[in-house]
Amino acid sequence: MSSTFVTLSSGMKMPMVGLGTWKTTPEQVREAVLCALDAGYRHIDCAAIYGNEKDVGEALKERVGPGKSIPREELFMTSKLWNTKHHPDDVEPACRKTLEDLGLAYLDLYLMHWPMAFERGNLEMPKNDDGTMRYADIHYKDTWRAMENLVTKGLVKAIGLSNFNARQIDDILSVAKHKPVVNQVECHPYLAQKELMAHCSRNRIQLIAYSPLGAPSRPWACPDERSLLDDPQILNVAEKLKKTPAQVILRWQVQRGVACIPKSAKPSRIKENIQVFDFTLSDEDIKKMESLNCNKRLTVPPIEVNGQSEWRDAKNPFFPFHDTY
Ligand code: NDP
Ligand code: 1BO
Repeated sequence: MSSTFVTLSSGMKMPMVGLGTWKTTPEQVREAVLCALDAGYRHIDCAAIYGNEKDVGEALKERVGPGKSIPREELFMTSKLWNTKHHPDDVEPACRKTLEDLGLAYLDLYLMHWPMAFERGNLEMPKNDDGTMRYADIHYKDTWRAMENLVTKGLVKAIGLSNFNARQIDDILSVAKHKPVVNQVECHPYLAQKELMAHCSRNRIQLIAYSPLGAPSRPWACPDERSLLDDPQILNVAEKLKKTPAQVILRWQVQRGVACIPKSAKPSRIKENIQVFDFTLSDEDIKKMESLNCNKRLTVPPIEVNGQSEWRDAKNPFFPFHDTY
């Protein structure tokens, strides 16, 4: 049986399943977080760019801290530094803003959201007239050094990466005094990330799977695309085990040692998604799941939403998915 926690290279314990909060509206997220905490979640994945950290903070106030049902030390809170805040002078203010919004004295984990810096300022998606992004010439190694100061100052317990490829991880490792403890990347049965996972594991970096359910409601999904949750092989395993497709997918991840942060705003699904520690996939089930890998990246630029080009445009030299893994 897989453990519900993983011990990170810093010695901290991180719950293997956390609640994702991207695209959960500020109106929904308080209820979602309360439901998750009551269902046993102790790991919440946040980010400044999700625009809902104040509302996450409202829920935390109700359940966490002195006199409340959950001691702060039991909770594992992650947030992420947005791309417009990569300049070393902007890193600490950005982290302090997140702490204030969440109502916390420290974060357990702070991630560099992407290896690409956008133009500094308060516009989250600074764009040129032609719709392309306005980037900034700030290397992620310099941003990392500034993030290390947050550990030294006690604002965050550990720092990590998100959307970094193997070469970029090595760049960070070549300068790091505080090693990245995780890399959070897209990962699901259609994008199993075996090579990146092995690279991370060699460097004691824990992989966290984002979009673990294949982000079925992402705005840029093709209308006729079959959702991962409807894949016949997964349905077949789910029927056999009397579990849901989401549970089979999440179980597969935790059983292979990958942490996941499924998002839901629906109480029944929030509860369902953490019920993955009371059953095991057989070797045969795992083979079936592994046969689904086709390196299909769902979050890949350029993405068109309603005819508009999204910010993820591949021209930036730091764009992580030029490399194989
Ligand atoms: P997920 O793969 O978690 O899918 C979320 C979608 O699946 C929602 O539409 C949700 O709908 C639905 N869903 C959830 N549970 C079930 C279930 N049991 N059965 C059927 N449908 C279900 O996608 P995300 O892209 O949201 O990824 C998860 C989290 O990862 C994010 O919320 C965010 O925290 C993080 N993330 C990080 C990124 C990064 O760059 N570091 C990028 C993308 C995500 P409903 O809410 O209606 O239940
Ligand atoms: C726009 C940010 C991607 C989700 O983490």
